[in-house]
Amino acid sequence: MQAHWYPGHMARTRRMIRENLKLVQVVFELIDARIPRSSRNPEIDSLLGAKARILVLNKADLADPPQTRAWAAALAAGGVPVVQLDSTSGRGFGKVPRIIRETVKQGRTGKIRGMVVGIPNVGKSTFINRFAGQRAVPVGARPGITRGKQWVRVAPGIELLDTPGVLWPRLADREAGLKLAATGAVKEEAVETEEVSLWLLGWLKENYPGALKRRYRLIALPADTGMLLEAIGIRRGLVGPGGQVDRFRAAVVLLKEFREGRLGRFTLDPCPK
Ligand SMILES: Nc1nc2c(ncn2[C@@H]2O[C@H](COP(=O)(O)OP(=O)(O)OP(=O)(O)O)[C@@H](O)[C@H]2O)c(=O)[nH]1
Ligand SMILES: [Mg+2]
Repeated sequence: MQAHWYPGHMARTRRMIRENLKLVQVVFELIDARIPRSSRNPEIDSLLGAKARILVLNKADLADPPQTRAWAAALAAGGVPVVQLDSTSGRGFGKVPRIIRETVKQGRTGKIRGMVVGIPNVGKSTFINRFAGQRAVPVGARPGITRGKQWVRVAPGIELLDTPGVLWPRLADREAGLKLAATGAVKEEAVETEEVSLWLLGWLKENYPGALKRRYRLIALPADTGMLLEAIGIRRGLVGPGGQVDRFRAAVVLLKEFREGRLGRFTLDPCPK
């Protein structure tokens, strides 16, 4: 879990944001609505300074709606405009042009340039494509799809810069790391798939036991998360010739279904009251 949290990431992120900041009038800060705290760059305020910013709670379709509303209100109280979006379906996009107009003071040319930043896999490229109304930049269901930077004309007079996702480790925060892994911000091979799935099972068992029972047709949930993972493996027929359950494949199935929203809509970072 620790290997990919190296300080070089932080330095590169800072450099990338600083270099491009002078080219744009507005920054779209994308965070994952399922983990509004863990997916946020703790340094973002100091990095962006006085630059106009729009905070996007993306993947709102996968998060718990009352939690998303609470988060949107809490974050907006900080003075930054907040939008809740599903960039896949386009739900929530209706408000975006007005928010941009209200946020950005247009220069003499009337052209608006914006930069889209956020952790890997949060949906930066999907957001840009949705805005543009076409597949202008590549997207994919795993982190690390966007490599370089690319300008995309998304509307008359509006250009957005797509950037590669960057992780901003909260070095001491193991739980934030597990949440980033569970939601898909961290490359699969870079983390202990089983460790992440066991953590997720513990969280779901505690917070939404009914969702696990329904999805995997379990009458009761074993107290031990390892046994629970095996019960899921048995349900999915992931049993070897000797009768042993393939826990790794069970973990892969669980994480995939969780990320696709098949177990329900969850917010792993509860909004502070
Ligand atoms: N359910 C849901 N899925 C989304 C949403 N936005 C993006 N996705 C999916 O999330 C995955 C990642 O999307 P990308 O747009 O490639 O993410 P990115 O932030 O550009 O990722 P990198 O370029 O790797 O940093 C894809 O499978 C998208 O279909 C959303 O609002 N809701
Ligand atoms: Mg991308």
